[in-house]
Amino acid sequence: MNSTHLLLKALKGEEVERPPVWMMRQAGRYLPEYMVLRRKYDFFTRVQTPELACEITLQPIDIIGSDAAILFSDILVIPQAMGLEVQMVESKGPFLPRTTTTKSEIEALNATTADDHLQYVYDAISLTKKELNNRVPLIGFAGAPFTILCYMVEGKGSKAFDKAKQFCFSEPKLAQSLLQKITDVTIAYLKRQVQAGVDCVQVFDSWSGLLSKADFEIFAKPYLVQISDALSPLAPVILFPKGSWYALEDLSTSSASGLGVDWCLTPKQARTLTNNNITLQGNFDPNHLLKPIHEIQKEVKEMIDAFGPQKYIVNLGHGILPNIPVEHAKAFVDAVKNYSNL
Ligand code: 1CP
Repeated sequence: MNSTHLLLKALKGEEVERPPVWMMRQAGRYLPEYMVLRRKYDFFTRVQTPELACEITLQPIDIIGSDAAILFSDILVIPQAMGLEVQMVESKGPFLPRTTTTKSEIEALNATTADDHLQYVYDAISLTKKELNNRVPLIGFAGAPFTILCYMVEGKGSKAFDKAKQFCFSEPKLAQSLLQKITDVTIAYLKRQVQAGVDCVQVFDSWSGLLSKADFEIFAKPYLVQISDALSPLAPVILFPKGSWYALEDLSTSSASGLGVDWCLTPKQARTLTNNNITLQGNFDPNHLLKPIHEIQKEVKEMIDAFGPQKYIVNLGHGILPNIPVEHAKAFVDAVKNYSNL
């Protein structure tokens, strides 16, 4: 691990000459080079073939110049490794033909042997670390247990995940047993990612913002904290409970090294809520990347000034969208590299 990497310094709270920058979903459909591989190989072939996952992971490093790579994979490899079929349906997203809502379905999920199905992830990490040759650090990741439960119960993406929430509220004990099972598998999975070479890990709780604070305390937070406590002795942990602004204060004193924030909160609000205790990551609205380049440059500077350049990782507030021009993504990254607070 190269301690001079900006990302790792920012996560430790060490002083940096400028903040590091990467973009969620930086390997994806806005890149023509990704589209070439997407037309040739289906989604899970891309994910499960270490050479392809490695090539896709490196694309934004070579093309956009991000300060960190994030492994090309998906959060749904966990339900898959636990024995569920997961399809990626063209222009629709994930589909799980068999959902998980009963005691026997939860018991049938395999927790102990899940890891045997994930060797391709660890192979992709080893290969990517070799190819990166220490140019930038590699971020590993997993979905947070509540977000994974959403897909396991609902069977597909949703705007409100009503079925998943209703399952939690009508069968809290069952929901908690499912969340614990996912947590155990996720901890083992992230530990193996660190052994294979990732420099830090991010936990995506993409749907936690659908919960009230009280429900977050029951169905999301305990599991995020377990994962963070188990991983933080091994590697820095970034938690991204999207939309759960009410959780930032509590999580700022957890074992995590960084917290992701979306654009529904100002940088100042995020700093105040977290008492400037922890490194923050975010929070550019990905849709703003469609603005003219000079406006992107201006907004990036304003965002860094507002968060402050220390204890800060520049990122979007959620994944980059497929219709963003590559030059705009590059302008975002370059604006950070050219930042000076003079
Ligand atoms: O080519 C394609 O159309 C596939 C699109 C795609 C990509 C590029 C999917 C399907 N997954 C991925 C890769 C991916 N997924 C990464 C790679 C690393 C990166 O560059 O960031 C990561 C970190 C994820 C994580 C992920 N998958 C999340 C959490 C982050 C988020 O965006 O909230 C979620 C919710 C998923 C599920 C998923 N996988 C793919 C889609 C289209 C979705 C979302 C579906 C929905 O809206 O419910």
